[in-house]
Amino acid sequence: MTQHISTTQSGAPVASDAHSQSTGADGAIALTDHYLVEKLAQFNRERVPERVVHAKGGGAFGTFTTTGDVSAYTKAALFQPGVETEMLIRFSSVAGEQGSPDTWRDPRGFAVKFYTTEGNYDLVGNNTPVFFIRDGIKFPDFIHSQKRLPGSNLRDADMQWDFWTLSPESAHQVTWLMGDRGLPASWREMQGYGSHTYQWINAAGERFWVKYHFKSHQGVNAMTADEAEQLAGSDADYYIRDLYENIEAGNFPSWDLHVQVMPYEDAKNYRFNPFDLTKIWPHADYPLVKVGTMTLNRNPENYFAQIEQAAFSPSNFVPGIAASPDKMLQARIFSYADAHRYRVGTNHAQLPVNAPKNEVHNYSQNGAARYTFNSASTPVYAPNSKGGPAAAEPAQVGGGWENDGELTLSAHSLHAADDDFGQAGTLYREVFDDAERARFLDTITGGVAGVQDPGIKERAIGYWTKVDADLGAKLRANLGTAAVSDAEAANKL
Ligand code: HDE
Repeated sequence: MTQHISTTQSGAPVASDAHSQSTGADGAIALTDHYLVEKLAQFNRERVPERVVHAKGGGAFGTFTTTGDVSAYTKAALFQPGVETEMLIRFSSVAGEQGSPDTWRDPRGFAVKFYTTEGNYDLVGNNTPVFFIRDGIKFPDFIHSQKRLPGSNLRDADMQWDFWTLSPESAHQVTWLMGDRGLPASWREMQGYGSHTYQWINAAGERFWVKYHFKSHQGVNAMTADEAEQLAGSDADYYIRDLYENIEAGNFPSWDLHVQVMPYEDAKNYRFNPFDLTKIWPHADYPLVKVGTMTLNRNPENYFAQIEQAAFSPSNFVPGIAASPDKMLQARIFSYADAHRYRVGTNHAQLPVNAPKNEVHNYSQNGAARYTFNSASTPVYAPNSKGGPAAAEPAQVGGGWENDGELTLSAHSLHAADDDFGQAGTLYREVFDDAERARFLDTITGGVAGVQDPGIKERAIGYWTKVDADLGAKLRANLGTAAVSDAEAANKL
């Protein structure tokens, strides 16, 4: 490796990395020692605010290859047969701060940035197909309840279970969380989901509703609660280390991307509201269609520059892919780029890790750390008669949907089978095997046992009783809580 001469940030060679300038060996440090000043000032500014959620994570680069043919459903360039696209993924936990252990029980972030020929497409999902709430207005409250008490700054079971049991729509996701998916053996051995229902538009302008599934070639494996607890103490960066070392060793993890495709017109009469983020679409209704394969084959060279500053936004759509009536997705369309402008800066999209591979042409200018700019001959306004960039007219909106009615403050429209506990009960009874059901009961017993407030504890038993009466009875027995009639317990929500 070439030994370089140390320089200032401005490139001038420095006199010493070992000594500050002083008047005489024992004299005052000279303010003219601008390198000392620069080095200490730079050090004070090394941190950007951590992500307010998903603070702890790691990631890698790779490629996505479209091996199937879904051109009947979308015109998106990256999903055309044979197309290979560079991508970046960041895995993360949700509630833990940057220094928290990787192996605390939590959903895991599964955020993918595809550097497509039509701009970046960001698919920012989790390792579970659903979520805790249906309306983004509850998101800050939900996260507050999972983090720390304002006084002691400690995490608190009462807060967690108070929120969950007063938000019955959370039951399906909490069942996923308290099951094995809450403790993946590694980021390589878990599924990924877009979770939301998205819209695909094909070249003829026909619209479809889709849900994304990344199926791991490494299998789906979990660690036990004891293993997770032990690792939380012995190796807080266990998942980061596993991913990094496997890629370094050439053991490249990969996933097959599939979609479930719902014809546009089916949505109106589907038995569940298909835009309800707390629900899955049974695969028997809409089977998986293979799209392609994602392989992670390159570690970041610099974690801060490429992972800490990576900016994933659900607002980064490309032609052929669009939003849906899912209110959670719509709230996220605002929130992520806003978070990046705050956390990384106005021009976060110009950082190499966030910059698209294709050219950017618009009239945005200036702003802190502006790095790329238009030529001096490009006008700074539109319309103009100088040949500046112009949108493709007539506007190709794409991605709309019929909607009407007065402004309202309400839940989304309820379909025939819509409820809060049904799919949680199906997951517990039909997807978990006996061993996972036993681990699950242990986990929720441990969680609810930590609740101090008897009213919240009783409500938690009622919550699980609504998921499955037998489960609720077992939980109550494990807790040794005085029995009240099931009807009374279940109605304490
Ligand atoms: Fe996030 N979420 N989220 N989230 N989320 C963020 O963006 C938000 C939700 C997810 O590795 C933040 O850069 C709102 C669902 C991942 O950089 C923030 C709502 C899903 C990551 C934010 C949700 C996610 C984030 C924090 C309710 C799965 C990490 C800092 C409407 C489908 C991405 C940041 C990465 C990060 C907002 C709910 C997944 C605050 C408002 C649902 C994987 O903008």
